[in-house]
Amino acid sequence: GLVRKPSNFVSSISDDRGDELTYAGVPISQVFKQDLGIGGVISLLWFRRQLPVYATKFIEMVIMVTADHGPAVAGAHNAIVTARAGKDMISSLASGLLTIGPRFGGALDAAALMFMEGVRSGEDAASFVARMRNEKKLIMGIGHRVKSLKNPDQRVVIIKEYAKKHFSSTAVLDYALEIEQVTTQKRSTLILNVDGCIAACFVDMLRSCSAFEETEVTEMIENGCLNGLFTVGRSIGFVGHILDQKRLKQGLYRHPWDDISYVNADDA
Ligand code: Q5B
Repeated sequence: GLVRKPSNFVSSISDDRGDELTYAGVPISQVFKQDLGIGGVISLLWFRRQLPVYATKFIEMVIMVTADHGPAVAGAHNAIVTARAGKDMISSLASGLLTIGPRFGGALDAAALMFMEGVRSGEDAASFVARMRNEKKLIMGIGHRVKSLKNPDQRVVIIKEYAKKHFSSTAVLDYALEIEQVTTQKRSTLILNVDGCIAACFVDMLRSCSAFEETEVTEMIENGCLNGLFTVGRSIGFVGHILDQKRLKQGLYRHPWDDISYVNADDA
């Protein structure tokens, strides 16, 4: 009989071979007819599911709240410095994106895994915090440079309120908030930050919509879907900052000498 040549490449999210492009089997015309929005497109291409409207709206909220946080944050700063060095849009954007990591904007997946494990094991928040301290590990999703109990982050308030209103359970968010109660006793900046709040609520959303097995949720997070969301959102802001610098015709950036502590080789 006919022997099919084994393929070198496997893909399961989109198909452009037929009359019409499909996203996870949904024709592009249907994406628009059903008004799925960017949240619906992300749920098809990232999760291969058509999620309920409250879930796709939540994905859109995450994109919106992470879109920008001013020019001073690590990623925007890098994008701006690169644009001012005369580099093109893509290089400047890539330079900004490469700062996203465990300290800045890229703590979401690790935070979700930490909080999920805490809920799964039943470890109480105080023991969790003490254990992390003993293991000399930072709790991902906790802590902020400028936001604190006295200067709360409205992005966190917006996400929290939506989760409480729309998700059938907020077990992971509730656990993260118990951790915040403990960490803020040490220092008022050790709040549940925007990364941590999105991470906890996203897990609650994925569980609430009953579209995934628990193992699928863990796998998607281990594969980096939550840091992917922050990256997509913040790309909007980075592109904005790059266009802004070019519009304002800003020249090459050089950091002022008086803002650098030069440490002699002998002192270092
Ligand atoms: N301590 C965020 O640090 C920051 C602790 C902790 C236990 C923790 C730090 C951290 C985990 C990673 C994370 C996402 C680096 C942050 C974001 C997006 C953003 C950004 C923007 C945007 C801040 C002082 C004392 C020390 C530490 C202890 C600190 N964090 N203990 N668990 N997580 N968090 N990143 O203020 O005893 O004095 O030695 O790594 O979730 O990136 O707007 O800027 O939208 O762009 O520099 O919002 O928290 O504090 O490192 O000097 O620590 O607190 O051990 O204790 P800071 P440090 P001690 S959201």
